[in-house]
Amino acid sequence: MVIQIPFGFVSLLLVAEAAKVHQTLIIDTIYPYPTSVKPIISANYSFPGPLIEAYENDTLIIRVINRLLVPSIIHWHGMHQIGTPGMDGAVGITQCAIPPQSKMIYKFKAEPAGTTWYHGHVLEQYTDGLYGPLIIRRRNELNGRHYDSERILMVSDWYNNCAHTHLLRWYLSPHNSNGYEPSPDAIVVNGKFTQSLFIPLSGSSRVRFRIINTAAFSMYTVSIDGLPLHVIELDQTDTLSYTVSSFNISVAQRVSFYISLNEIDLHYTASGGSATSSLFIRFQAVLSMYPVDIVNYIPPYELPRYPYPTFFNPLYLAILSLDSTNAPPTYRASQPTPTLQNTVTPLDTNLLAARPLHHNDDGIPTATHYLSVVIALASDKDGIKRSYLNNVTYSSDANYMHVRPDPTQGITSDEYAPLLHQMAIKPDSLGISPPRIEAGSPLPTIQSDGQGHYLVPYQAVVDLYLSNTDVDSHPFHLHGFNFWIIATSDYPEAEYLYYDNYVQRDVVSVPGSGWAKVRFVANNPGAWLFHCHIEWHMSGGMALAFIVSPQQLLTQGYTIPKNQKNLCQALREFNAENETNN
Ligand SMILES: [Cu+2]
Repeated sequence: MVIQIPFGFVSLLLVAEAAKVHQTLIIDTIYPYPTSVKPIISANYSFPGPLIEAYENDTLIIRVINRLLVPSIIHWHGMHQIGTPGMDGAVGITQCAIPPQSKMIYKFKAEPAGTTWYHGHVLEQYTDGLYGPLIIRRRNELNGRHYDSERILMVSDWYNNCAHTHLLRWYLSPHNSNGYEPSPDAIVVNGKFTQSLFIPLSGSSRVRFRIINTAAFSMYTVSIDGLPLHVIELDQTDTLSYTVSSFNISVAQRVSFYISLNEIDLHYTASGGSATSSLFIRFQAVLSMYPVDIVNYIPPYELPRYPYPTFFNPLYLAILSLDSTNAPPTYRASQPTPTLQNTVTPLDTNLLAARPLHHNDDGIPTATHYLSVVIALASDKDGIKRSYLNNVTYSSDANYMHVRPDPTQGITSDEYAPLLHQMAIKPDSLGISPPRIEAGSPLPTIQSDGQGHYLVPYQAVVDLYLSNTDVDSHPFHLHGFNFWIIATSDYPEAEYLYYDNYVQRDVVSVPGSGWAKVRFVANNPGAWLFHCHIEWHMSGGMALAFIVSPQQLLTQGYTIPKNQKNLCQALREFNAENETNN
């Protein structure tokens, strides 16, 4: 499926005022491939799920209906949810999971504009297919002059086995004492396997591609043979055109670029003496991410299902058809890519050299608070490799991540009392100290309860220093905010080169054995998850929650809505019934 945007429709809407955009998402399993026995968890019986689009500041009203046999949820990645902290869709943090045969209506402002996605956020359901594109348009798209049509490409890991019942069970077991992440079996783009996705240009010569990494684990290097890529958006931040030959995209990150066919390299069009009418779009999995030699590896949990082993192919090829005939390229994919003129190869995964389109004349606010977060993986007493942030592995009944007894005081991991509700119920007894001066920073340091809950004052400007003791990179995502990426160990000069004009993203790839420094403004009271977006690490406890000002939350009039109490009660009843049945 190539998702094409009807442009006539869009221009008609340009004059409209902020509107209400209604959508229903039914979560249910499907079997999209006759040869695959794996059930895909889908939104609206489609994989990926349907495109949801709106204009900036529209109100999205999305009815999510769970038809699975287990609880489910949808998270609206990158939406700031200002004033709607209960609509983030993070189980145990902002709400209870939606039990089977129940529904929830999400209502929130489409903000900020840009390329993003929605996805499952419990029981590793997005790894099994529960995701789709979410595009928030600006009424005045300044970069819009560069292109006349656009395509959305969602690149993802494909696993032959079910994520929660099979892969996670193995991942967090003593049988996997090395902590090897489950190995993806293939790459899919828009739900299609390699060399089966055709993208006809349909007469368009200047095309914007919105690339969304919806993988559970993999990072990819993206390029198009013979064409420079002009990057114009990182996550939901517009950038000045930044021309590269290829770029990396880590899990949950988004990159938009445009291409212009008049820049095509003649080495390709003249290939084999006859003009090729199509080009390969390449998604090359970054092999250093994998704990094993993945192209020659059969995981121990793999069932001998086929008469011959199938190995992971790290190079995905989509076919960009210039004349819309969908004929394959006349050159071989193995042919070396000619060096493109006037392009660069970025130094870092986060593309910090891309400059924001909108320069804020006031600069970036000065930090008022500090928090250092040490990322680690280590074996517990049972020989299970778990993930730790500041020596704490996140434990939550609600997220099926129960690894230690519930604390008797302060914040509990009660499955029926998400953090947001606890903030409203006991704002003064959450058991977390206010910030205080500590060694390591002249700024007051954000404190936690020792259980991964960090109390942040309203309007604090927080410098997060992420220090990675693991050899692999980790893509960290912050709910409810974006952050300025000040620098990383892959590009430390960025702090000085781009002083006061850092780029904002909502996922930062923290380099292996390195660090990243980011800054955010805690202007949105609520409970916000901060976690590695690699599904296996997240479920292994690589998460923490920012508790942003319970007092301000109440001052702004937050009370736990009745329908949210009902949802928690419905989950309680579902669980009770299930326990009786088992
Ligand atoms: Cu990670």
